[in-house]
Amino acid sequence: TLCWCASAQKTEAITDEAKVPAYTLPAVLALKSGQPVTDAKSWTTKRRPEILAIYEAEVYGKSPARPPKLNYEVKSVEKQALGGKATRKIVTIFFSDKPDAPKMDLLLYLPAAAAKPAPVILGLSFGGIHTVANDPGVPLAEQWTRDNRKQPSAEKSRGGEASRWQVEKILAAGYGLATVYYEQIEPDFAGGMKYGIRPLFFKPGQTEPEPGDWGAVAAWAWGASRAMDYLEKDKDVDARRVGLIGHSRLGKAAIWAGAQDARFTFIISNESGEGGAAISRRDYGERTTALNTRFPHWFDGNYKKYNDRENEMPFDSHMALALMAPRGLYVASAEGDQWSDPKGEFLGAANASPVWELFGKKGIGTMTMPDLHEPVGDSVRYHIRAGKHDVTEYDWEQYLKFAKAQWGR
Ligand code: GTR
Repeated sequence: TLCWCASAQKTEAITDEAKVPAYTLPAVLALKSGQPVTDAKSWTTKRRPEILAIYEAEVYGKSPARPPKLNYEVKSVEKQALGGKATRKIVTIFFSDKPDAPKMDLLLYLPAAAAKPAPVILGLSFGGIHTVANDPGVPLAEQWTRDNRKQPSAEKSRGGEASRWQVEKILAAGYGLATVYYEQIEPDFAGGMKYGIRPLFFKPGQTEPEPGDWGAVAAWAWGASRAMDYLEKDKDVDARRVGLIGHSRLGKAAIWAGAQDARFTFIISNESGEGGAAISRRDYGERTTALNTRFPHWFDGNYKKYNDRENEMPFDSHMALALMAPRGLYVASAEGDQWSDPKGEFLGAANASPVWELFGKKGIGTMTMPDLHEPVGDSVRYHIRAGKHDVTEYDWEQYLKFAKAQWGR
């Protein structure tokens, strides 16, 4: 079955396109007052802040400001990594001065053969920095078990997610790859919050988030911005050319990071689904109730108001995606991942596209869902490929072409 939480949901998940209800999306290009937005300036100064405020209040929650300074330590630099193809740096980023506070390790590969400073793709990783490549020089990350324990990773997990990162292809394109492990920002289970960064920002006496406070997805997004703070300091990195990628729940985080942090020149949201790129009003695949029930820690408490009430949302995913404009946006789906609602992801990107046009840029350029392996669009791009929920070599081939178009190299 598609939803293993159907009992928690009043309305069952739809997997039949014919059952998608009729719906009307909230207008992306009209102010709350109803006044139409017809130029880039009113988008930037009026509509964009309205949408950002809606998402802060109702979906991801409000994140703290950028810290005044970044504490970090370059742990190692290896100029002959990956058989001489890369310089590898490992940098620890501290979230607080307190000795037992969370900290994260950033792994950075820079192309040995390309000029520096190099453009860099930053990604949040599911498995830890040692899973990104088969590189014995990367220390094994400690992993959180789902029942609250931290344990060392097994040696056999080294390189375990290499197919999702395609490091050699990225380096060959002349780009660097930076990754951080998302569970070093906040472990991903209900109750994991207390081991992550959110408590660092609690008011005196506060122990639980209040409605409107940020959830775990926002915490991961904030961590990506702290990784960007470091990349800005590294002279080997071209900080004006840093793109952010996230898959699935981390694709949701990538959207919210890109919405808030304009230093990311593009965002790639790979199969981010519900609470990410997919239009919620379609009720197709995962629904809000399923998301909030299975992952109560991911979103702002206010998001739960919309369980089984997607139609009452004063927003939908096209509005979140539009916050990237006029920077680059790539949304991608997999045919075997109906839970993420591929068509809903496409429609999110397509309905966001008019905002790019205000800036004289081209968005998706069609309202018709493309066939498999037929990428569409320009500054906003989309593809659907065969296969399951994953990030594959095919996906990276498209992303690297997109990066080249975005960065002019
Ligand atoms: C699923 C969840 C999705 C998606 C996915 C993932 O269980 O329902 O929203 O985030 O996990 O992150 O792999």
